Amino acid sequence: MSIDIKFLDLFINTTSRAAYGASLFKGKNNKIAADQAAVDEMRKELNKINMKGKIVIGEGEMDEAPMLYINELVGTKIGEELDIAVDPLEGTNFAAKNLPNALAVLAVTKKGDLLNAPDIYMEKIAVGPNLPKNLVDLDYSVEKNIKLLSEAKNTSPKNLSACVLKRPRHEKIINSLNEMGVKINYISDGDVSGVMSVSNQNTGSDIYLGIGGGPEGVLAAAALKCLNCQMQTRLYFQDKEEKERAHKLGIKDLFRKYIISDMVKNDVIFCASGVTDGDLVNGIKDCGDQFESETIILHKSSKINKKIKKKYIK
Ligand code: VTB
Repeated sequence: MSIDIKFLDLFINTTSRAAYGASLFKGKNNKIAADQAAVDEMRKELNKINMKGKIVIGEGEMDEAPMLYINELVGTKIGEELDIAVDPLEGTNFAAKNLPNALAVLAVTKKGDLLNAPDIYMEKIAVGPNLPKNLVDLDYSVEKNIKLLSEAKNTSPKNLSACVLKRPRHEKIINSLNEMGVKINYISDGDVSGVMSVSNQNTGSDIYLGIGGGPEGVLAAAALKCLNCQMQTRLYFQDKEEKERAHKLGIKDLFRKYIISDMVKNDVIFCASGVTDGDLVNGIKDCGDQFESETIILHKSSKINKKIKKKYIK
């Protein structure tokens, strides 16, 4: 049932090369070019790997994306059947403006083990490790979730911190947190690393709350599964067309609440390389003919949780 450990290095190479591609456009105020470079590099690397890979979360749904679209087959077509979720450049704004926290991200499972989430919004709530199971819930008020969390952590709300994507749609959440005296760690983008911040009990946040991208939600769930954290999500539809897209991807109950094991079944590999320096990992370093990447690699079954620096010929 577990994914062979031999793949770890190959996926580190994949996100490293994608991060390098995007890094060439750092600060050039062209997020489309930065994204395209990351996509091209990621695709090239994926196609070198001996696997029957299928993109289940990608850059677009079928015809709208030139590469790494949902259902695209990748790899040499020899070997294991793997499902892959990619976000070649998570935080296109960060890369374009040379701001911290731009990442190249992917997650891999055996065939059929990843939720095929459409590229629409998703409600997310996440908390760290060592807490009672199913402690928080999207259907509880912010007040109730914070109260439950503070009780479980044996502290008061004013000692808690929450990570929230700074968007007008989160006004109600923000007001509730303010009223309870919870410290807010705002992020302007990049909720994969935002959600993952709940795993770090020293410098991270106690809870993640809010609505972000669906694909990013599944990627963060892959990471949190390896980090023994909790997360609950629900797709957030803006119109009928989005509901039809979800249907087409095989989602029957549109309003289902997912926990991590519903989004990521069995074993999983998660890999994220820095484009720019960030909270999780450092960005690409130029070393002349070579570049150095830093990657966080997580593998559920082998309990691997490491940051790896690797040098590559450009
Ligand atoms: C979300 C979030 C991502 O973009 O998709 C966000 O999950 C887009 O949200 O991490 P808005 O439509 O509110 O701008 C990111 O922040 C970066 O891709």
